[in-house]
Formats: sequence, structure tokens, C-alpha cells
Amino acid sequence: KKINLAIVGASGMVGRTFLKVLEEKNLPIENFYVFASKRSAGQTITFKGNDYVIEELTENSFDRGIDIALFSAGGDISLKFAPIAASKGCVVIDNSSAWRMDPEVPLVVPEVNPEDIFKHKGIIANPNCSTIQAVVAIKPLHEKYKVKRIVYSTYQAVSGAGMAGWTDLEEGIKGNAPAKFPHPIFNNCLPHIDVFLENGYTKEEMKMIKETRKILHDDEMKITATAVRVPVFNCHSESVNLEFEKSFELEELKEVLKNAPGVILQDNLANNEYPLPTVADDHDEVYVGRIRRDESVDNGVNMWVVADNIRKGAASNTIQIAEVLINAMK
Ligand code: 11C
Repeated sequence: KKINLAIVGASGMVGRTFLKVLEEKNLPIENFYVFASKRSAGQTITFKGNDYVIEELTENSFDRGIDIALFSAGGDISLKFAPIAASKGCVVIDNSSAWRMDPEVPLVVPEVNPEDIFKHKGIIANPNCSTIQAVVAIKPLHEKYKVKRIVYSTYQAVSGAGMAGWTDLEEGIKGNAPAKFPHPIFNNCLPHIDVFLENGYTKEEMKMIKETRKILHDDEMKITATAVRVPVFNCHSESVNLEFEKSFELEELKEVLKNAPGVILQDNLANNEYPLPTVADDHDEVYVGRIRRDESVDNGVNMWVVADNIRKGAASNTIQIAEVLINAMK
């Protein structure tokens, strides 16, 4: 069966990467639509050699049998238009944070909880980039050793803050003041991603905590996080400290990661091999290395997890969810 696919928001970092990743794949697309705000409507984009005029997103946009819509136009657009699209029989896969914690909305990483996809009622949420790469690495270990506590420390690229974040680093290198971040990002580290909340955590840190629990189906899991913006253009890096209920052998644990879906194990100290943003860039896999026992607890491990936050952390994960839906429609 061929499907009708729409993209809502194609000019941002994730929207553009939707087009790129879709071009690399061969999905059975019958009709392809691109919607955006009035401002971008009328512009033309090229997809697989054909030109498409960007249409203004309206309440009637989904009245023509669109099967799947990939949203990346911000939370407000998703809040308003995802339910409208769903009411017309379209399945929305949403990149914003608007629907992630809604109990009726599955929050999905296909390597981790694909079974949740089919519980949808018209909207499926794509997790935050920093959560996605972490759970791809954690899930196979959780299955085998049962995670009881996680300590996340992130080193997040400016692309996570969109074009404006990217521009801040580019301009900062030239000596210009930041427009997006509250401080210069060039030559700096900002322990501040998204807004501060009442408990002193940032929203980004709380997203990692809550989304991890939802995706791993464990509301009791003990998790803490510190999220830091670093002067890297693309790919988030994370130190992930895990404490397990069960004991483990380090070599076996590495073998589990080596065989895990979506993971590339890169852990060869003799050759200075470990995950790097420059290597993960433009790939969909999650790179894991620096795996070593946390000797301060009984059953703990440290690892370094790197992935392309715009691809696996956003566009590619969304399209992987769409692929699962499409395969089920056949
Ligand atoms: C960042 N993780 O790096 C954020 C961007 O909830 O989809 C993604 C925000 C989100 O700034």
C-alpha cells in the first residue's frame, strides 16, 4: 500500500532533516504534502527531484486522506493541529514536547518500546533528543540487569537549540555576542538548557528524567540529570552512570551492547577509540564506549553515549516510527 505523507514544518533544523532522511529511504509514498505557517507558504521545496509548494497549515489541511504527518513546528502548532489531524484519521508523529507526557500518547524509540506504537489514538510522540540516545543504550542493559538508578550528565550540541543555537556558536567564534543563549557559548559550557523550574532543575533535565521512566515503563526508577550546552555544532554526548539490581560481568555487558539494536560499540582504549561527535555526525546509530565499572557501588557502570541529535534524536527516530506504521499497513 502506498501512503499519503505530510510534513508540518520543513524549514527548521529537524524539518530539513526529515526531507534528507526521507530522500535516503524508499518509503512507499503516494502523495507528499508540506505544510507550514503563512510566512513560509508559497515557497517551493524539492523532494526526490520534484518541486512541492509549501501550503499554509489550516484546520482543513488534513481533509484529504493523509495517512501519516510528521510534525516539527513547535509545541503550540502540535497542541492545536495534532488533534485536528488525528480526528481526520491521520496518525501524527510529533517532535515537540507538547504531547510526550500525555498518558494517552505513546512515547516511542523503535529500538526500545516499539510495542507502544500500536497503542496510539492518533498521536505518537517522539522523545527529546538527549533521552532517545540514552535509552537506546540503557534498554538492553535494563532488560538483563535491571536498572535501579541513573545519573545523566550531558554535553549537548548547539544544534539542539535549532538554527539560532548554531548561529550563536558561529558568531561567537567570530567574537560576536550571543542572541539565543544567555551567555557566550564559544569557549564556554552552559549548565542551562531550556528554562529553570521550581526545583532548580532545568526543563531539559526533567524531560530526561520523566521521559526515560515513561519509555522504560518504570515510574519508580531513580534518575537524576545535569544537562550542559557545550560548544559543539552537532551531536550530543552523555555520561551515563547506571546502577543495577543484578551483578554483571563487564565483558558480558559489553557484548550485550555490541548486539543491541541501533548501538555501535566503540570501546578500544589501546587505539584511543571511543564515541565522538565528529564520528557520530550524520549517522543514525548511537555510539557507546568508555564502558567501565563504577567501583563506588556494588553493581554500577559508567558509559559515554554519543549520537546525532538531529537525526537519531529527532528526524530519523520519527521516520523510524513511521516505517513501523507503514510496514503494519501493508
Ligand atoms: C536541546 N534537547 O538540545 C533540546 C532540544 O524537547 O524536543 C529538543 C527539545 C525537545 O536543546
